[in-house]
Amino acid sequence: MTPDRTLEKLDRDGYVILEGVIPVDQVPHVRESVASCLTAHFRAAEEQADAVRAKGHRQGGAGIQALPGIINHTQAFVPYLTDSRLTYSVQSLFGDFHRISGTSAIANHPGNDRGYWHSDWPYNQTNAAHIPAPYADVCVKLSTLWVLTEFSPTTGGTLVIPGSHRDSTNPSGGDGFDREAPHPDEIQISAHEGSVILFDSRLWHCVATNHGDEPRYAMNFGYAPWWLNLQPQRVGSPDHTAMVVEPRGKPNETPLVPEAIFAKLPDDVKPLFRHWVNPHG
Ligand SMILES: O=C(O)CCC(=O)C(=O)O
Repeated sequence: MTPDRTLEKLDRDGYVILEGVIPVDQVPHVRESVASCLTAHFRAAEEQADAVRAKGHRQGGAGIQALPGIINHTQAFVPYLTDSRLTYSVQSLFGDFHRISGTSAIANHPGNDRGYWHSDWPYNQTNAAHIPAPYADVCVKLSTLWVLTEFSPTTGGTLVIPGSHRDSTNPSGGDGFDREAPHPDEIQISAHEGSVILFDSRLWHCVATNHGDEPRYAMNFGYAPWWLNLQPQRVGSPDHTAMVVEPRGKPNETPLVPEAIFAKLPDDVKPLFRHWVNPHG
């Protein structure tokens, strides 16, 4: 697909699939390193999710595991962050000074619950810090789902509603929708291992059930322009304290990258993380 066709599809449907961002022979290495980090952090992730649920917030359902800040645990995927097609798309929308707003690893275990319809931060209305609807029709953040296990109806490819990024709201906070119910316009994404699903963070999407017998591994990385305020995701920042801690709202926290890890990143990747480095880490 040409770069312009990629941007046209992203604009029209709200998402586009970039094939082969991670070369197929490198996918097992990336998947295995991400999977072992998820396994090591399984208990901590479950406790974190339970703590959020205990405050009455909607979390991903049973069998869905997320590990924010995967770059702090493995850097196996780092060479692919600056894939030329991905960079071209992000740069076309946000200019030179774009950056990564978060790196999360995901495991959807066999038989996991279906998720709820939502758009990603800062549009997810269940997060304490979110842009309130109605939204202006502007793309302020891109999400990227990195396919480490093939997405199919069997493994639970992500459910999306093409074109929903143009809507002025999304169902995560209710707003007249049943966020738990199937939607007549939903489609399920199929994608090969190593692909990246690039989408406008406003796109309505939902976790599907993995009907297979192995976990479905993926990663969700955000790309943001320099002018999007990421501070509500930063523990200890005044914005996080005011918007998340004091109202006792649902967080969307992104761990800082320790200086020692940042220092070893390739030169062309450093600009994506230099805003989020912990000098004491
Ligand atoms: O795992 C999936 O299929 C979707 C993940 C998702 O909804 C998210 O990361 O926001």
